[in-house]
Amino acid sequence: MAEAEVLYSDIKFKRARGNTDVATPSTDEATYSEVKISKTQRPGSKQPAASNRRSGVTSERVALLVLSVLLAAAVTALGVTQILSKTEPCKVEQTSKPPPVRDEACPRCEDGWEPHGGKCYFFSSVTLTWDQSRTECRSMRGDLVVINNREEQRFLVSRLRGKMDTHDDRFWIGLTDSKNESEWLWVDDTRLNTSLTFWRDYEPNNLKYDNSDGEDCVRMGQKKGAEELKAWKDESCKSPQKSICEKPEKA
Ligand SMILES: [Ca+2]
Ligand SMILES: [Ca+2]
Repeated sequence: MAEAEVLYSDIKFKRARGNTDVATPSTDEATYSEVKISKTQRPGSKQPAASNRRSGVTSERVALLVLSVLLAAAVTALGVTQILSKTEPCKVEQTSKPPPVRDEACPRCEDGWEPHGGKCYFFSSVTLTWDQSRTECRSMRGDLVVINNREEQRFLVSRLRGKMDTHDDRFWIGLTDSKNESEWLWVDDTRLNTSLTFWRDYEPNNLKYDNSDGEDCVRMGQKKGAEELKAWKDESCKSPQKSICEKPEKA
């Protein structure tokens, strides 16, 4: 239905009185008639000169226009908010209780990190000393990997087979005896569990051929597969090697 506009106009009819001398409060008697004209406003058409009533109608239209603009702005803002919320599907409300169910579509680890058993692993192909490698892991809010069980060792041995370019292309792990010889400590300061070790045969041997300090850091990997998961070798900490970083999955 077309928008109709009602234009009000007051028309005053004047009637002269006869030649009477009767004193009356008013010499003129007026008849008022209200004429209502209904018309459809054509876009762009000029408006007649504004009367007080017209300006009142115009004010209402301006107010209506302002309200319309505000409503449109609110709807737009709501739409933008919904779009933004859709682009951040993995944002988890930290304060809600009980803890929200994890959205399985959301990655548990950052790009480049592989999830396994509640942890994220980063296999760095940059060859650095053990200390430099550890610094790199910590700069990514992780640390060199700590191997806590046989299953974790199995996972790492399996993954490294596809990442080693040669049989001696091994990766630093977070195990060292640099404080006291033969006292092996993980980077989280836990002592190596002697019932959970994966040394290759004849290792660790603390060789001093290449470095008089011996071998105080551990690297791992068996390209052809590790018998009983034995893949650890001690090595000079100053030798440049690739490395494995580890950190917990996202909360
Ligand atoms: Ca040593
Ligand atoms: Ca060795």
